[in-house]
Amino acid sequence: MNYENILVATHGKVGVITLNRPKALNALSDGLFDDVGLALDGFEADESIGCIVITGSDKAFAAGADISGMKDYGYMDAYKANFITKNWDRVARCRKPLIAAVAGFALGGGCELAMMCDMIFAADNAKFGQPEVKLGILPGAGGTQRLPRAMGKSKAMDMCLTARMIDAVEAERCGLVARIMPAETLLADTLVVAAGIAEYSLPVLMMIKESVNRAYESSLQEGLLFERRSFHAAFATNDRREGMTAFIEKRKPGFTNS
Ligand code: DAK
Repeated sequence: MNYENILVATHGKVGVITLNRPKALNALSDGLFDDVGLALDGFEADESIGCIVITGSDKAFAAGADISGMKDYGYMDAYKANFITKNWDRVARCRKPLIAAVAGFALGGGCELAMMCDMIFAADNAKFGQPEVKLGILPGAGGTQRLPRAMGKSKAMDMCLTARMIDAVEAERCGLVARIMPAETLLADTLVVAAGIAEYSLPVLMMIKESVNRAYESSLQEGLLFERRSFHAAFATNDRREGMTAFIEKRKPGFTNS
């Protein structure tokens, strides 16, 4: 499959999508999201893939939606075309574990794309921001909703109302980022973690992801009930039996994704 805006590779059980519009700092266009959607469809359909990584370049994960593409839009153009909505939420609908490996700028839609992933690993040169206010718009792909959930209202307001960028250290301190890694080894280090995840039982990983997302998207009571039911469902898997049996027998489990 030839993609115009991304590079796609597999490393063992890990699928890697690299955003690849270097001249525009990986500015996000509909075409790019079409490519990302197709690549995710492929990885999700591939039983051998257990974890997916989305990354960019050393300089930019993505500097936001493509401003040149929306400069001349009017309200009716945007409303009727459901402007830049197609495929933008495909990433958030991915059922397999998804890591954003972010180096350089993750701004506007770039920051929002990273937040659609399950966790963010940041290079020590990463910069996160929601600078839309400077363009006379507001975040439109989840920034005003996911940022407060990740870092609380005050920090989210600070980022959205002032357009201030935060660095990797601040992003980790406030909970946006899971780990900071050296820029030179970001992808290699992320691949090690992703490969480790991909060794676990895929259906159980999917249940965990679904349950954590419930915490994020629903009330505590609803989330706890969902977690309980998923926990019970894990007892229907062969991998649950294998994992516990292997522990008792003091050996490494051999999961079969069943
Ligand atoms: N769009 C288009 N081109 C961009 C771009 C962008 N977002 N960001 C950078 N570029 C281009 C620059 O125009 C420049 O192109 P040339 O002049 O070389 O042709 C090239 O990339 C290099 O950029 P700079 O020369 O500016 O590089 P610097 O290192 O000096 O500065 C920077 C880097 C990242 C600080 C700067 O480029 C910058 O401020 N970029 C714009 C960042 C920004 O405002 N991002 C937010 C965009 S609005 C929605 C979904 C998503 C969205 C909304 C709705 N729905 C689903 C409804 C999202 C909106 C946004 O993200």
